[in-house]
Amino acid sequence: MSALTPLFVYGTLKRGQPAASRLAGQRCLGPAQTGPGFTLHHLDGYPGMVRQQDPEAFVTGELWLVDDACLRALDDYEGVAEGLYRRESITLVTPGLPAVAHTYVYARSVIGRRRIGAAWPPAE
Ligand code: PCA
Repeated sequence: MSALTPLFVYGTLKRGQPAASRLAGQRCLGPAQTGPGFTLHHLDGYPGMVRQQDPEAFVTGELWLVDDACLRALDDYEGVAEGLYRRESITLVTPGLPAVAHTYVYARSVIGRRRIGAAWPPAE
């Protein structure tokens, strides 16, 4: 039996978003929120989450439990090998859910990319 990894998703992988089917068959634990120090930037149709020196900034998304095969496929989709995103462990602050999860942190520059704050998709 393969291990299950808690994975925080905040963009195209969320329910109702274009890449949600990549989590088909995995288990959603529910809505979740990062601890402080993260924000989203708009990258043309998808978001990039980066660390931000802002104690008021956080990001909302969903926490999933994913198996190893799914996680490897997601690493491919998110361009981990190409250095587009890095899969890292972060702290979540959602009562009743695990406090540590993996997530895809954007690994390239966000200079010139609009900061959209806590949630994808942005309101306008
Ligand atoms: N897909 C991943 C990272 C950014 C994106 O659009 C996610 O939904 O968490």
